[in-house]
Amino acid sequence: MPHRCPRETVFKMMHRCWVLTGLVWATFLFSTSARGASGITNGQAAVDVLGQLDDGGNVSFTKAVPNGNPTDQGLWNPRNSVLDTEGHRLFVSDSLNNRVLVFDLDTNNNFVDRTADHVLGQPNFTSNDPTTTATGLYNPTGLT
Ligand SMILES: [Ca+2]
Repeated sequence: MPHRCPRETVFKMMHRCWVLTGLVWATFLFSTSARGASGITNGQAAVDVLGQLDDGGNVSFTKAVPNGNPTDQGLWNPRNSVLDTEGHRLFVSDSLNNRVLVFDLDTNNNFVDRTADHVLGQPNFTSNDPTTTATGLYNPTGLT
């Protein structure tokens, strides 16, 4: 059964919350498992990021620009995500790239890497043409 996001911009994945940052190019992961009673401390730092890599291929918390043209590693206005805990996949609506990226996860639902493994709504990872066809998407936002 997929784990659904309680809100459009946040979802919980194995005691961690991904915060989808609208109108930028990344999502940030905040750990909520080893903190205070609420699992969160004010101002805590993100522990991971999806959608922003530096020139060496490492995650970047400070880079706030698109990763160039559409790729299998960049996001443009990610709007929603759904975790498939049985299939071990994370679906992210990459809205302004008119696609949904699918990241394969390990059996504990952790990232294997930061590279998307599948794309829905586009024929490949480098196109982002908006279409409303059986194989195309136009600004996808919600996922359930
Ligand atoms: Ca991958």
